[in-house]
Amino acid sequence: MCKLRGSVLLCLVIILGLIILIEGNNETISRNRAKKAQMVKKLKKDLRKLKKQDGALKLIGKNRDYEGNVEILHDGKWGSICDDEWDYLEANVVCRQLGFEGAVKPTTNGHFGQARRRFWMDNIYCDGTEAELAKCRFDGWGTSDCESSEAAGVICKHEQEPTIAPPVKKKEPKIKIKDIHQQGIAIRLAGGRVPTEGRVEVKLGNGDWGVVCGDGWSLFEAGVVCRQLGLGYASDAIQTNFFGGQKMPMAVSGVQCHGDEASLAHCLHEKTIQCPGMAENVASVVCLRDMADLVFDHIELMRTAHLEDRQLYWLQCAMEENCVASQAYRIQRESDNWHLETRRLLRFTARILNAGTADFRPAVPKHLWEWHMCHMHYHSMEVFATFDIIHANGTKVAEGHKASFCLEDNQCMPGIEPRYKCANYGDQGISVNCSDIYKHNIDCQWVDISELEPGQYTFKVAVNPEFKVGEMTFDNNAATCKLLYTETYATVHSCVMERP
Ligand SMILES: *[C@@H]1O[C@H](CO)[C@@H](O)[C@H](O)[C@H]1NC(C)=O
Ligand SMILES: *[C@@H]1O[C@H](CO)[C@@H](O)[C@H](O)[C@H]1NC(C)=O
Ligand SMILES: *[C@@H]1O[C@H](CO)[C@@H](O)[C@H](O)[C@H]1NC(C)=O
Ligand SMILES: [Ca+2]
Repeated sequence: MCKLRGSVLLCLVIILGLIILIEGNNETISRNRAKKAQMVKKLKKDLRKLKKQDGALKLIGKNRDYEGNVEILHDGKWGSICDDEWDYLEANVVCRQLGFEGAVKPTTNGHFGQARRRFWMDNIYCDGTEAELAKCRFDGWGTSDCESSEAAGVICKHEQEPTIAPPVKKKEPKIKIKDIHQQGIAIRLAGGRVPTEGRVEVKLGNGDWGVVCGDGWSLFEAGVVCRQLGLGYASDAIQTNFFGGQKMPMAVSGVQCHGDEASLAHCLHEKTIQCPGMAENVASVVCLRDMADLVFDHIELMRTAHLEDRQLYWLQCAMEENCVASQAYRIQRESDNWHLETRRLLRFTARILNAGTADFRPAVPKHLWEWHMCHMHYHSMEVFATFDIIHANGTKVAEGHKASFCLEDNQCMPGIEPRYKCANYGDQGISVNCSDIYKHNIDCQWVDISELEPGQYTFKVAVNPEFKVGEMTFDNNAATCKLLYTETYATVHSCVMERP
């Protein structure tokens, strides 16, 4: 009787009722005790079965039940979750589904290791009220453009560990490499097909050459390596054994650079080597002499920012592309006249110049671009820009919808021919000294601030925010501005350029 998942609660009630009824009768107590034990056993079995139902979740991590990469059961198989669009809303749904109170934080970039399985879900948007992750909007089972390094995870709120348990080993603070290895450190690339790529090898003092642990290896660390070796800029930072090195000793782990260090010796690392999954986890780089450099135009942003009120009827395309706040989807579900409701939009122009020495090209190859029916063009980069409004206390208050764009040359400096065009499945990119311009009057070029209270906020716009495509520098990719919002108007002012 208790097979269907929806009826489990009902079953519990019936069983409890039976137990109470039965216990009233003294004569059959012993027999009923046995019956009761049997029923509890069956109930537990059904609950276990429930965990194996479609949409069930588990966390894969460090043997703690409250944190790890998220895996979901679908069609009888477990799969991973991609970290595109992964944030607090989704993490909270995961933690609550698993019986925790909520999330401490979402994790990205394979914080708990690489994805072990195929990706079942990508670009998930939860509004926070869902009982299960599978109930949130996403691209469809198995549809993703993600690599195994993009596993999404969570850390859930959990009870403090009891004081009698051995104290949790505290993560030791990272230290500059040169402060530990004062005899100096040498670096080189090895195993590449050309001299400008390969695994990074490090020699500490008079020691042997060793490799670098791939955990946390990003374009910032790779950029320092390329610069130190006089090879230009980092176009890729890879965690792989493709360039060999799996049999070599591990020289350092946890390397962390800001990106502007003159050499790897000035970067931080872990005093003792910790590198799970060592063999396939070797830090490697691809360096290029010429590189793109996107610069976000904050002057144009300040000049063009303004409010517009618009009925949902006119925003149906935008809704399909996730350009409105989650409240709008709730209204659509719950109200018959939803299309008459208005949304308040903060519109502005985003102008992005490529001031580098090479074209900016999307990270995803053409055959994987997504066709967007509504706007009738292909999107080549999942998250090209983020728009966020942040409260003085640091929380994001207006959903920074993450815009995927079609990249093209809209305006070039004198003498430069535009080459990239979105129309007709054209090649996408931004040429050197050309700008890609998203005018304030085009669809989705806004932040939906309908739920925002008037006041002073921080407005932050960033391009290439996840550092998925290499650039000369990321320190000019974001504009962080002040936003003054009253009942009737909004102004954006005092922008500063910084790293996303
Ligand atoms: C059950 O039996 C005990 C003595 O064996 C008696 O004291 C008690 O009142 C009985 N309870 C009921 C509900 O019949
Ligand atoms: C920050 O302010 C927002 C809006 O007033 C509020 O919802 C949120 O709970 C606050 N967060 C913290 C950490 O104080
Ligand atoms: C781009 O513009 C800069 C500065 O205006 C100039 O120095 C550079 O040569 C230009 N690059 C190309 C490829 O035209
Ligand atoms: Ca840049």
